[in-house]
Amino acid sequence: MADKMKRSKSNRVIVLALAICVAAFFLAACGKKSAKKGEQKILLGFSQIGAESAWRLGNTNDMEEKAEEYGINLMYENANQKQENQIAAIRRFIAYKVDVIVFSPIVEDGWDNVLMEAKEANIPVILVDRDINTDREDLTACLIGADFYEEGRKAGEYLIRKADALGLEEVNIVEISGTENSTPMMQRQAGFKDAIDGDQRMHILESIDGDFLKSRGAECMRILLDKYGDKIDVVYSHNDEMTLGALPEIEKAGFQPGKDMIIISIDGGQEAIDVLKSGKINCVVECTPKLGKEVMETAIKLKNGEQVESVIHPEEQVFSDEQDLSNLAPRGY
Ligand code: GYE
Repeated sequence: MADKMKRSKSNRVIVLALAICVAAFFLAACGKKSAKKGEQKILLGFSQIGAESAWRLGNTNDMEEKAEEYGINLMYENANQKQENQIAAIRRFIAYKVDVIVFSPIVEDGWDNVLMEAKEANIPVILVDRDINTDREDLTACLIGADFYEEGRKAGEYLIRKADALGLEEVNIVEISGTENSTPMMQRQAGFKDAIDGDQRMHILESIDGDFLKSRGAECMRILLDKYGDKIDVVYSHNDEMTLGALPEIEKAGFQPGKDMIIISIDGGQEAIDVLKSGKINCVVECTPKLGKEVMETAIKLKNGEQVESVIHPEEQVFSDEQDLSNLAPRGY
C-alpha cells in the first residue's frame, strides 16, 4: 500500500515536470522572431539622452518594443541629459563587447575619441535621432533620424500661408529653441529661417534657448513676454514640451494663444495634438520617435557584415488648423 502511494506520487512529479518542459518549449517557440537554436542573439548597447520629453519617452518605448520583437538583447542606459554620461555608457558597451552600439548624441561636438575606441574594438555604431559633427565619416555606420531641416522649413511655410490667410503685414516672431549645439536645434532653426527669409513681413525678434524642456519653455516665454509683450505675433517652439510650458504663461499675461499669437510647435505628441484641436496651438510639425524598427533591422545587417544605407529619414507630416483632425489616429507618444 505504502509502495503504491509512493509510486503514484512519483508519477505525479514526472507528469508535472513534463508539463513544465512542454510549457517552457511552447513559450520559447512562441517568442516572436527570437533567435533560432545555435544562432547567437545580438547584444545592442543603447545610450539614450534622457527623459526630457514625451518624444523621448516614446522613442525609448519603441526601441525596447522593437528590440523584443526582433529578438535583440538591449542594454539600455539613460544619460540624464549629460554628454559625459553618454561617453561613459559607450565605454561600458565597449568593455562589455556588445555587437552594435546605438546612441542618440545630445550635442553634435565631442564624440571622436570615444568613437575611435569603438572602432578599434570593431564595434559598429548607429546614430539614432541626432547627428554628430566630425571629419571622420568612418566612425559611424549610419544615421537613422528625422530630417530636422525639412521640419523647420515646413514650420516656416505654414507661417507664410497663415500670414497670407490672415492678411498680416508685419509678423514678429519669437523662437524658443532646443538644446544648444544639438542637430534638431540647429536644423530646425536653419530650415525655418530659410523658409521665411525672402518674405519681407517676417522678423525674428529673438531666439532663446529652452533646452527642449517644459520648465525652460515657461521661463523663456516669461522673459519674452516681459521684453516684447503684445509685439509678439508668433511663437515658434522647437518641441511640444517647451510649447506646453509656454502656453499657460501666454494666458497668464492676458493673451489667447492660437488667436492673439500664432503658435507653432514640433513633435506631434498626443498632448500637443489635443491642444491643437482645442485651438491653442495652430500648427504642429510631426517628428516621429518611432525609429526602432529601422534601428533593429540595421543592427542585424551590421552584425551580418552587410552594407547599410548611410542616412535613413522617416516620412513625416504637418498637422494644423488648416485641416480636419477629428479622425486622426492616436499618436502613441
Ligand atoms: O523634438 C524633442 C526631444 O531629438 C527629435 O528631442 C529629438 C528632439 C525632440 O527632446 O522633444
